[in-house]
Amino acid sequence: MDYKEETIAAIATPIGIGGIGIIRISGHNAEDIARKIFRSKSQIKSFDSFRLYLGHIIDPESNLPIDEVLLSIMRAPFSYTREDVVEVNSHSGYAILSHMLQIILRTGARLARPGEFTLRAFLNGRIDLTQAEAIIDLVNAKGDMSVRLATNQLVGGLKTKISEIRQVLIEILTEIECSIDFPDEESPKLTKSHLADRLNEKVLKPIKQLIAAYTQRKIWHEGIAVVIAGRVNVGKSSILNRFLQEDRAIVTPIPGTTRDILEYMVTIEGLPVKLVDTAGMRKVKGEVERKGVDLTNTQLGLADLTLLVIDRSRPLNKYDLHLLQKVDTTATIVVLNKIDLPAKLSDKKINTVFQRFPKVAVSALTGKEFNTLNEAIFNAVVSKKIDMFSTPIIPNLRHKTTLTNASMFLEKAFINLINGFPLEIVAEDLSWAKNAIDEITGNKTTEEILSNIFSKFCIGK
Ligand SMILES: Nc1nc2c(ncn2[C@@H]2O[C@H](COP(=O)(O)OP(=O)(O)OP(=O)(O)O)[C@@H](O)[C@H]2O)c(=O)[nH]1
Ligand SMILES: [Mg+2]
Repeated sequence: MDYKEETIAAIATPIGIGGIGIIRISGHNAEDIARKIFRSKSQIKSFDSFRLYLGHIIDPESNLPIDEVLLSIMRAPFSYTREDVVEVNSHSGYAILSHMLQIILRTGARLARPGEFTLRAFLNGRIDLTQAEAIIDLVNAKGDMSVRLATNQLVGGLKTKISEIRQVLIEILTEIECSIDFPDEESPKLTKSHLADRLNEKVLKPIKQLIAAYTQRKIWHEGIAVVIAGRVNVGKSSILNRFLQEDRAIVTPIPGTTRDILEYMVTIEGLPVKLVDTAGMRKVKGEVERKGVDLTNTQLGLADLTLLVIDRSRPLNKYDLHLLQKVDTTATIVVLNKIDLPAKLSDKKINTVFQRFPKVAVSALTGKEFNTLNEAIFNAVVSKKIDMFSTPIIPNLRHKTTLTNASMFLEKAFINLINGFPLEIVAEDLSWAKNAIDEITGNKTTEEILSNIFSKFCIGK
């Protein structure tokens, strides 16, 4: 059945006890359903679009009121789906919402599948696929920057960029097809090198920039794992607590306090960070501690960044040096802790032993220099090339795969063009590239692409 003939409904808010619960209905039957299940004090002849009505949802079979609600209608095309949409704001509880939904389903709607409201917004041309994907990113955003990136994509950042690239590609393709059809019209040599330059500058390069930007995606959307490692008693758990601004990890003067791995999410300069506290390194005493040290080693392998903590108020020992061998030299910051105490490590010694590493001296006890540590963590993982004042456009894995595919055809076309190969071959590769680009926005799409994207949504979205 054509989706346009079906009216869909779902609970749009999380199931459970809450201030407000919302049920959403979309489709040509939505208003009719509202009429049948809604009663207000004054007789409503016709609902105004974008107005809230106070009244009761009633069960049309028993005529009994179910809940006092606010009901609104957003008439097509000015709604989330571009169809008639009715929203019912009710009290939120386990039974109340599902009872009302059952009544709505009996009155002429069917239950929406996950993401089906957004799918309709796409099918009805209100958003493209990159904007639909941005909605998922926005809902899942873990930090300020991932919200910014998702919003930028939602308002059409990637869509615009792609359509600019696509436009130039179509112009080039048209010119080439013209030269194929009318070979005598222009000086072919001049045109070809000019076209190749344009293809490179305006199509291939921007696509490569987008592909390169993908590496930043994990950092912003999923965050990074920062592992706090060091020998026993250097203050690892105290550093964790300082980041969390509360005492979550046990801190004692007894070496070997932490045995397990502790993980907490924090945001550092807008970056979602999973902080991992580990068992301290020393001569292993017993089974429990050996397991703890094994876990630490595993965590070091999984770290995006390691904070190697050194107690500056004590001399170095072999366990500090042992850990130094284990950490990834390209992704480690040496944290010199306990600067509130007299130093037992000279700057000279520190600079010699930890020559290759960025170093930050802090006090977990007083919080001194934690700002500097935050900045150092940020700088260690975020490419300096990113301008933090303008929001970058970062593709997701689907976009990146498709862009890579397009760029292979474009490279071939570029080389064939400068080498003077037949224009028919060039045109064919450019067409393939255009098809790939069309998959990103959904100009061309398949059931599989759509189901991959929309199955990531929850019901009601
Ligand atoms: N003066 C001072 N003491 C600190 C500082 N940081 C931690 N300490 C103390 O050092 C001792 C060990 O701190 P923890 O945070 O438990 O150290 P840890 O590295 O987690 O130790 P283990 O879990 O045993 O490996 C505690 O007595 C802390 O209060 C600091 O910056 N200054
Ligand atoms: Mg500890």
